[in-house]
Amino acid sequence: CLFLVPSASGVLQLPSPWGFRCDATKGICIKKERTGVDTLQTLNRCKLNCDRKGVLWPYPKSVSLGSDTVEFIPTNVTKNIIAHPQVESLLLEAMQIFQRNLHMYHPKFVENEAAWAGPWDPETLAHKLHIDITVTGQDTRLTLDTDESYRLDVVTSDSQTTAQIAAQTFFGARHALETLSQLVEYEENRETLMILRSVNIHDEPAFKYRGILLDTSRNFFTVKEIERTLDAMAANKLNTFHWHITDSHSFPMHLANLPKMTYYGAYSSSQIYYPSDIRNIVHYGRVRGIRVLPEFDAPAHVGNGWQWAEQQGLGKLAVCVNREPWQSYCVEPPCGQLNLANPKMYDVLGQIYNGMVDLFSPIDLFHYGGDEVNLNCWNTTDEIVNWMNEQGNGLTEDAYYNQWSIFQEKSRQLFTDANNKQEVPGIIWTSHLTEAGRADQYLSNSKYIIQIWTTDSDPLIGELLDKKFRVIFSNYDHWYLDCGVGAWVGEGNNWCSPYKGWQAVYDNSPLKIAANLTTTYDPALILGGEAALWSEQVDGTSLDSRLWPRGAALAERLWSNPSNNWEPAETRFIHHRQRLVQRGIQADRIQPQWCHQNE
Ligand code: CP6
Repeated sequence: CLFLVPSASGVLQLPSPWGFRCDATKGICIKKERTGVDTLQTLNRCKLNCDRKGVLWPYPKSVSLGSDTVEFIPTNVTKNIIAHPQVESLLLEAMQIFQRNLHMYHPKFVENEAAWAGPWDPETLAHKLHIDITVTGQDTRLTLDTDESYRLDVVTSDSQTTAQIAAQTFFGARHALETLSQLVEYEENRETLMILRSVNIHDEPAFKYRGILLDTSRNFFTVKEIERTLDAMAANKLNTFHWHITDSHSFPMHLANLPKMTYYGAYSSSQIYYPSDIRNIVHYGRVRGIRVLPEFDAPAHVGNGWQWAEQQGLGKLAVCVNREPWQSYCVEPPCGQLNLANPKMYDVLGQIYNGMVDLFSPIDLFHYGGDEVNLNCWNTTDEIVNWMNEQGNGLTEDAYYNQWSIFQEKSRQLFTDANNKQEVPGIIWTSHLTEAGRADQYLSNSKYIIQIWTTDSDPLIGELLDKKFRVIFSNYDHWYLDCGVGAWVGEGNNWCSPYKGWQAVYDNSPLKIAANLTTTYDPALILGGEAALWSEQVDGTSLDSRLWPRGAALAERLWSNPSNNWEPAETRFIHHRQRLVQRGIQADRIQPQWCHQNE
């Protein structure tokens, strides 16, 4: 803890003026307790705690931690894996990620420098970290039935610390490696790492579905930015990257069988996800325990990209595209909805699904979008009005809902055909089709999972649970992470506001929301939750700070589902935020540096 001051005669070493001292025996820095500041102020509150040993996030189900530590260096790590070959190859990649994360604890870690060796010399510190992994299951898919539990036991002898990991699946084992990395801290005086000598953990998630949505249509995000998001998700045991890849604004997803979609729909030739990019992202997620869940939002939220068809003589596949005044035809400009009257639209939709299955395989879950359909768009389009009349449907709301639900069922069949006839659960957003008693009239609860984005007091929640739909919570009053930057939907419409602090994110509990209901329901219907980053007002420059550390608050809610609110979690949260920064994530700051002068 020396304070280095440059001067004419060289660097002066002064005792630290900041009032913290080193505990040489423990090798950690002890902060002198301040008095009088640790009150329940909402701003500038400090949580002082220098002891960072075993700061676990999200908190495991059952934990027993010894207090003693032992030093080691990340170049002294060995492993032994017992698993089915396909699982083993994933585990080998997960081990490399683990080892790289250990290297990143050093403050001078250089990203991108091949084989950065650090100051570590195996001659001077012989203590080994040996990792034993046993995975019994063979399945490498992440489905809604995947067992993500693990056991992690750490024991230490004179020469070696052994971490024993046992899991049913690759996914459980890789979560264990994540937890193991959280038992390690950097030792700044000797530039080594410390690990707890003795640990027993048994862990499993409270919810199966723990997601983050990223919208890459309103603004484009680079592959690097997406990968960084996956890194941070992995550090928090979040398991679903919901990729809202297209919308009415732009179509950045390159499909080999429909190259004109990006030619007409991408913002620029460099703002396109090419097939190799997408496949790399899918694999990048998988080895980090994350399913990449593609959404193709339809029949609304389409538009740019579809114009090629008219020039090709296929007629209009989408209507109301960029139509004005937009307020009459959609909730957000630019408008656009698929043309139900044109059968060619289904041919192209099928081709899109074919292309997507090829890029995202294996697909175990698919998101159909289905939100915010504007009936007035269809009902003011001659081609559609004529078609409705020809069919004798009439032009009532119910007639349109009926056609919309037929569209949805055709979409599901087209997708299933594309997916080698393999039926997978479909997710759709809450919409007019799922509310007011319509959900079970139009949709099957065995085929669809409903993602609820309205407020946590919406009676719709009880209605859906009552009808035995599986649900995922993304209520905008707590889990919309883009909220708070200002209005974007029309003048004065600022209903997605104010900014939601991490405490609000943490305290939003799916089970509590459901507990407010008067009806009884089956808790297994609640699959989990997801925070959404709609990107009207976000791009790569603010991506990390919008998502983190608030995404970590979401992660603990969904993994541990603690009975407490955010308050007892605060110190751990602050430390965990530091860890995310160490891992290269530009996570937002929680408190003044004054609280943490020993960083
Ligand atoms: N885009 C799409 C959006 C939104 C939705 N779907 C949205 C709606 C309300 C708020 C934020 C975002 N921008 N395709 C709703 C699921 Cl407050």
